[in-house]
Amino acid sequence: MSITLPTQSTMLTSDFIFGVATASFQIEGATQIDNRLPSIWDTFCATPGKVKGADNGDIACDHYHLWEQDIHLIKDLGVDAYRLSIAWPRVMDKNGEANQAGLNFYRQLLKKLKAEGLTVFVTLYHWDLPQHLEDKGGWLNRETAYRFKDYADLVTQELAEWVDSWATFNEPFCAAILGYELGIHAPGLSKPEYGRQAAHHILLAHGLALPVIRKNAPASQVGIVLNMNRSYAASEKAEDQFACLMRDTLDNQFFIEPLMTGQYPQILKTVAPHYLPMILPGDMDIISQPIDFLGMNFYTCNHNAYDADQLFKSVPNAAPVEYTDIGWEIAPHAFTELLITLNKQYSLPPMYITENGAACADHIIDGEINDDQRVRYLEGHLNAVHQAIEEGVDIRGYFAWSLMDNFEWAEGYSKRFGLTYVDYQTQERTIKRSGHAYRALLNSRKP
Ligand code: IFM
Repeated sequence: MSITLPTQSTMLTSDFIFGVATASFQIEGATQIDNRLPSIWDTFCATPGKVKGADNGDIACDHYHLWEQDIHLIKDLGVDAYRLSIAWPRVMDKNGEANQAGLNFYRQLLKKLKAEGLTVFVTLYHWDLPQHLEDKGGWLNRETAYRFKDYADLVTQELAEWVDSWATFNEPFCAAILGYELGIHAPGLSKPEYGRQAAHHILLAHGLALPVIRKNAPASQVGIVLNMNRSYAASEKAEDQFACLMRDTLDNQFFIEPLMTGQYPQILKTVAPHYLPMILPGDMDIISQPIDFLGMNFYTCNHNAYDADQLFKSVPNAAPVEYTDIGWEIAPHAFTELLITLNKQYSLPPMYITENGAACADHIIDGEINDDQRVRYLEGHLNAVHQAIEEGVDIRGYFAWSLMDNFEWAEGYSKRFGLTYVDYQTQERTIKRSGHAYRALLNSRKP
């Protein structure tokens, strides 16, 4: 089983980057080593009922110890680039001073990645906020944005030498809305006003950090990573069309519009003013400074019907469609549509697909993992990206999520997204059929 792209696709030329991605809390483990401080996810995992199976990040993929082996794995997959994140609680103490033990871990990792010829994409924040900052209000506290700027300053001063691309945040929607509005992720708070205020402070933090990163890392590109699902209306009815508009507004436009145009969606003023955050003078200029790239994470789409209380509610697709093991509809056409629509709506900077992948119920049988659904998923979505590029969207790279199975947040270890299977008892890694297919595609490129 293989993954193919049209032979003339510009994605098969040397300028287009293919990679794999991970995030600190999902793979590192070693949560109590080398002065690492607790993060909100350690606390959330320790709170009964929050994470499936009461799983936690204490060991995860033990990447903190197995990083050299994991770099071999990355090389083995034949990719050009690796996207990882830095754990804030590992590198900075409560007083804002550097924790050299934690920084050393990343120094050796990044050095080796560069020595192996990989392009390195680093995300500064992939959800592991130090718990001591949450104790002071976390992302509801405007001060946290300034602490993030200090953290970005420290990390880019120390590590810029080995990093090609910096992203300030991964998926502000998840950090703010799942964490502070819906209570599904750490820190587990749930009020509409909370989510939007947290989002505003995260976007502010992004903007405050931009000039600092540019100063410390003049040779790198700097951007941010958003996640988006394409929204559809459940029917032609006007109320369902409205529900779809609100879903897109609250999940997608609420994040991209301030970054690109310096304002939150104006429709909220009349329809749902309680979703508008408190903004101080100058904030929107800080948030909307130019970025070098926009990262886009895409997995699925949603279908929406009107709901008098919530404005919209998710309903299943009425058509027979295929779902992944996490219950997400497989909809590559939605990916192309989303990219083309955004490109028409905004004057976008160059884009990278910074995450895309599928959770499958993988089993290792006779040493092999035949994850055919994931192979098909990757092929469909890579072709969707190809299609968007053909339609004029400037996309420069694609990262499969994920290098290996890992801690899937509130789902614990029950969902597997890796191109590589991880046996959590032995920490053995085995490349799945999808990993082999991805490598074969990459090897088929002309030099
Ligand atoms: O595992 C996550 C990742 O941390 C962020 N984007 C979505 C992935 C799958 O849910």
